[in-house]
Amino acid sequence: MTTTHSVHRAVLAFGSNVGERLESLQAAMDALVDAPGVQPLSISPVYETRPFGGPAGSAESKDLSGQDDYLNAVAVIGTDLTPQQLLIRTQAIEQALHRVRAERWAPRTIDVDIIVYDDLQMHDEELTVPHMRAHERPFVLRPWHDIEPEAVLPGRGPIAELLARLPDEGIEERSDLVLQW
Ligand code: A4P
Ligand code: MG
Repeated sequence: MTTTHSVHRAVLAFGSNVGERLESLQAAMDALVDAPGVQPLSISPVYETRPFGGPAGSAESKDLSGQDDYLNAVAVIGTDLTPQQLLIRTQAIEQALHRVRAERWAPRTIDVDIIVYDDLQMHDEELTVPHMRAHERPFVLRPWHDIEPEAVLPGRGPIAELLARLPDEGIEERSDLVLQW
């Protein structure tokens, strides 16, 4: 038997707050591993989370009280794709799942973000890695911590420490909902 090893490791975050949320998350994960270059490693538990719109009082702050709660989850993959190729893949999945791109932080059928790619730190017009808001988002760090408690966010530190500094209200594990590869 031959085994292929992916060259790179990436952590992806998934969110949905419109329609059949669990089905959208599962469909995105299925599509992700359904083409060459991506191997499934692990999937986190599912969390139900209140809409979060940037740090209170900042320019990014926004009243999201009218939006429905999200389901969020995180997956770890092995991949031979470059970060740019991975972004093209995730954006194609978002489009295939009929995400309507209205305004920033608008409700979405599915949002797929690249959280980390190896230890890479990069920034250009298309892509910032690690994801620029991952360190302040319990709905990313909590599920990620469940599957990789020792993980480190490059440039920010151990996710266990980042998570300990964040409020833990507005995020609840939904152990009745399960995602699988
Ligand atoms: N982009 C740059 N870096 C990345 C990256 N690492 N991963 C660019 C993915 N995309 C990246 O994203 C805008 C552009 O970001 C893309 O064209 C890509 O080139 P988008 O997905 O088109 O727009 P968006 O998602 O509406 O904006 P943004 O800024 O990505 O929003 P976020 O930060 O993803 O926040 N509350 C809860 N509870 N749960 C959620 O999941 N999600 C959001 C979306 C807000 N509030 C939430 C949740
Ligand atoms: Mg996004």
